[in-house]
Amino acid sequence: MSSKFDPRRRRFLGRGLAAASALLLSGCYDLTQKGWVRKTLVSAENLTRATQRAIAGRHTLAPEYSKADIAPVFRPNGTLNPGTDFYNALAANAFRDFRLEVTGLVDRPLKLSLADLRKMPARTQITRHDCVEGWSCIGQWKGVQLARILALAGPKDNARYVMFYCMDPMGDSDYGDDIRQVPFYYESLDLIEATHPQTILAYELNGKPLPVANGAPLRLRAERQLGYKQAKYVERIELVESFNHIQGGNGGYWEDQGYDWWGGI
Ligand SMILES: Nc1nc2c(c(=O)[nH]1)N[C@H]1C(S)=C(S)[C@@H](COP(=O)(O)O)O[C@H]1N2
Ligand SMILES: [Mo]
Repeated sequence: MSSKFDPRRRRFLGRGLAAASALLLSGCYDLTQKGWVRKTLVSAENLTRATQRAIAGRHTLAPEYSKADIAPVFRPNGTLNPGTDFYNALAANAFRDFRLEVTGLVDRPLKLSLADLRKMPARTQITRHDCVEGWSCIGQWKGVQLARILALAGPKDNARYVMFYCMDPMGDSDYGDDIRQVPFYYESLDLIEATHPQTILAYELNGKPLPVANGAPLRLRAERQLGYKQAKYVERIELVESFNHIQGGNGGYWEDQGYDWWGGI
């Protein structure tokens, strides 16, 4: 690890983050006018995963905030409602028929209802979401640590990544009759990020069931990662050895459009 350590990067990152966190005191901020903040976020994105972990350590916690810092409305972004027949039917029944599937390189594939997830020990965290489009927002999330779900499923030795498959179709609305031709939003984390204590599958935002606009009924919160990694509307997770064969092969919908797979902040 220390061979990857570059003190110049550390100084840059340290300064950038201190300045950015002094600015982003609380709530939702539109930072699109602040070009340097955006540059800081983008260059942080470009640091390699290994360098960031050498600096910050694999177990470092993202900052957590107090209730006073919570934004009155958590700004929604990207898909605001998947709007498919499948999703609408689930939503109409308050997601009682929703099942989270856990598949792939596991000893025990799982199907978990929201009631099953609510029975598991929960983690609540007040954190800041940073979108690369230049805004931040503080919210309180409650859910199940992904590490607990993975432990139930029993990852096989060759599992390296966790894929998150979402219920929202992406791209033009003009997909005609065949929704299977349309890419759906998806994301992935390596097992270090996936088993980090602040990586949860959240079913509540600010003390209420997750709103549709923010990913109901279940969304990922991986608090050391940028906004686009926070997959909403998650219906299946799959453990894989490699994601080269999945959709565009880059590990996520936005990654397939050119974003970095490593979205650490
Ligand atoms: N399924 C899905 N997940 C998604 C997105 C999306 O469009 N679809 N947008 C991503 C982006 S870019 C951001 S900033 C956050 C927005 O989360 P929010 O709507 O709760 O603010 O969700 C991320 N996860
Ligand atoms: Mo985003």
